[in-house]
Amino acid sequence: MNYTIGVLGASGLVGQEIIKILEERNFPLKDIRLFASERSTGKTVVFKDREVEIEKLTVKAAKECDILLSSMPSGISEKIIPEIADSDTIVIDNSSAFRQKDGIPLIVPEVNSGDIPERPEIIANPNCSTIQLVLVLKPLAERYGLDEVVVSTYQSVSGSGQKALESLKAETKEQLESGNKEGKYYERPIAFNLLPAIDYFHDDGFSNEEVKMLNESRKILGDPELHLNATCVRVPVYYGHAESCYLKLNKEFNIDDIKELLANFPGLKLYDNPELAEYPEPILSEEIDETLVGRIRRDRVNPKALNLYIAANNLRKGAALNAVQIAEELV
Ligand code: 2RA
Repeated sequence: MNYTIGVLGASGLVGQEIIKILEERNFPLKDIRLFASERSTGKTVVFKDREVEIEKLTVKAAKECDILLSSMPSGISEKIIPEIADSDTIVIDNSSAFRQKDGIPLIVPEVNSGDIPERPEIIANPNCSTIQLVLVLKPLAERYGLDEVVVSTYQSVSGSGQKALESLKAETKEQLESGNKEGKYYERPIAFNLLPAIDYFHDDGFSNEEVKMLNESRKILGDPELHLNATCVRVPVYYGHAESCYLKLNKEFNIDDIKELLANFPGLKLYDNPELAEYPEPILSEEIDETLVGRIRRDRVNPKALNLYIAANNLRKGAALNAVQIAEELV
């Protein structure tokens, strides 16, 4: 059977990536419908050598699709997706609106595709920084058990969208030319700077991005007691999120076994020859689907702990590709 696929938020960075990946992976579709806000309706997008016009999103039109891949702001998603989704129109949502809702699966196909129910209506796509992390945590949790996870992220500005990309370029140019260090998109300047602030802050001092990493990892791994601390940092990079991880396991391990385990886990690519300058980098993650994992080394004090470093394309595996892979599980 071929499907009518809809893309909600088709004009955004993730929406555009979804369209590109649907074509790249030759998804079995008989038609594609593109929806966006009024501002973008009427524009056209080339899909498989034909021009597809972006339509204004209405519940009626969206419900004419079999599967919708959605990447809209959480507030809009929370309102309109429940009106659209049913067992005949399944919505795979990239916003944070439904990720922690009971009964709504939060899916990384390589990790927990078994959590997709028989007749899903809404399936939540996890946060980009969570997706690349759980690909590493899953095999290690299964074989050794996880005692504690400490992760620091280095997140590119494309995670904030097109305007943030433009602001990094403008700020960098202005700083080089005039020394002006004013922030154009974030509260503080991002050019030549690092901002330990992604999303709003909770009363206990964690940012919402850091709370997402804890709560989403627990749900995806099926480990409600997972002990995870994250520090999420915005860095002056266009694409790709990197993450430094310190993992305390419950069992002793052989470091080569760890490397083989990660090298063989779907969605991961071992890239770990530091002496040859081969280690995960955002630039290297830009055009690939895999999450790069390297810099794997045992803690010099605790033999049951290790450090490693990962990088993935936050718009592809961190959002659009993961959503398309979920759709592939449904057809
Ligand atoms: C970010 N993870 O990087 C968030 C949302 N994409 O801004």
